Amino acid sequence: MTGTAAGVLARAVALGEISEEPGRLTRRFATGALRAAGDLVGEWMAAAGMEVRRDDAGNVVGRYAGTGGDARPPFVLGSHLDTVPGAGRYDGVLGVLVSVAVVERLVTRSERLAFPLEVAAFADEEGARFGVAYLGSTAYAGLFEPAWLHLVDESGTTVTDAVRSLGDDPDALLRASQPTLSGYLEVHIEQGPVLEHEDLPVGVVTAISGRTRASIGLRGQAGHAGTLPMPWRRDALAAAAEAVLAVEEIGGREDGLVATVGMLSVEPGAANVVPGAATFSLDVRHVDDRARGRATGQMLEVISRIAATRQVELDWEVLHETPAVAMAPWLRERLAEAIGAEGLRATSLVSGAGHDAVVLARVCDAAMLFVRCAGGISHDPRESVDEADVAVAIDVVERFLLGEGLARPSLETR
Ligand code: HGY
Ligand code: MN
Ligand code: MN
Repeated sequence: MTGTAAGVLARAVALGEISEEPGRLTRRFATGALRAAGDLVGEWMAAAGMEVRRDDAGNVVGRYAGTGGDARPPFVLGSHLDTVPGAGRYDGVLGVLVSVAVVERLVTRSERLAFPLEVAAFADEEGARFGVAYLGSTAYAGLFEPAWLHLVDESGTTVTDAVRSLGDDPDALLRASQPTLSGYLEVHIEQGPVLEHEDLPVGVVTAISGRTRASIGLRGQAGHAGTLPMPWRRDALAAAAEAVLAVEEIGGREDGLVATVGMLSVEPGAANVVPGAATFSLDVRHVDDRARGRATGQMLEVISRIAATRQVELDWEVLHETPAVAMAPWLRERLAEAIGAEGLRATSLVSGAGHDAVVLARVCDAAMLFVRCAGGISHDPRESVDEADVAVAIDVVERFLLGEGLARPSLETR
């Protein structure tokens, strides 16, 4: 089963059982579940003959030596092992397991590249626990920011304490230096409907949309639900409801723009109390950073007006901004060639979802290969992929690595 699509799917099922909570798949940064998933992947990497290391962020990295020893920077394959709450089995995990399967194939065929190959299983792409995404890949890329050590989760645990709770050293996340890499390729489910619509198993990503993540707080005045007359209320939840509808309306104004409110909390949160405070998340994306900036500016303006009219205070906090990232043309061409060599049309598509490739693209040339997923469904237990499509992805990545070099530094083999 090693080096096969069937093996990848079987391992995805095994990883899907490793969760923080019973009954659904949730595996967040610096939790025992993530640690256990990383340990299992590390075992598979070691069994494939890779040298395995785990860093203080919880990233697990397998290294497959090249013919040139360590003289040449490694080429990196990878994706993430963390999940959103109530996740599917394949978001992130598929990319890690396909990458391990490719190395298993190379080992079986005694193929080695001129460069070392690293497979990275990143510890946090979703940002589901601390609100800031990419804590794993930024640590790997030497780009972790000091302020992130003080982020807190819903229980008040800081990143520092969470990392320490697993026996790791949070300060090491700041000491990591930027690695020199030959390039990065991430295989990932599309999480959208385009490949299914085009009836294609895989596609080449052109760019990854930029994203603004913000936390919007509205503070009015709590009051007795039975005695406070309607005209006198400063109802924070009613203001938030109007603001959420404004987000939806503005998000619908431009092609390619998406805007989502995925979380909402209310205080004090009792049926007989007029809400005094409401806090909601905001996620705005577009592949053109100017369009994203325009939309978030309009949202701030409209929500400020709603707050003023309702006499509630507004707290607008941008948590994380990532600009749109273009994938490297030479790697895209190489991927398209490998897809063509499989007798398939190499379609190109934008990624509306964020990926660790956004971070790796800051330190090396990066590319992504999307794999069709049923109905484009993701971030949901119904997420699924076809074995035949996974087999194509493994073949394409193997060809990508072993193919003839392009004008740019190529990944020669012996
Ligand atoms: O939110 C995203 O785009 C990704 O799935 N983390
Ligand atoms: Mn995701
Ligand atoms: Mn993902």
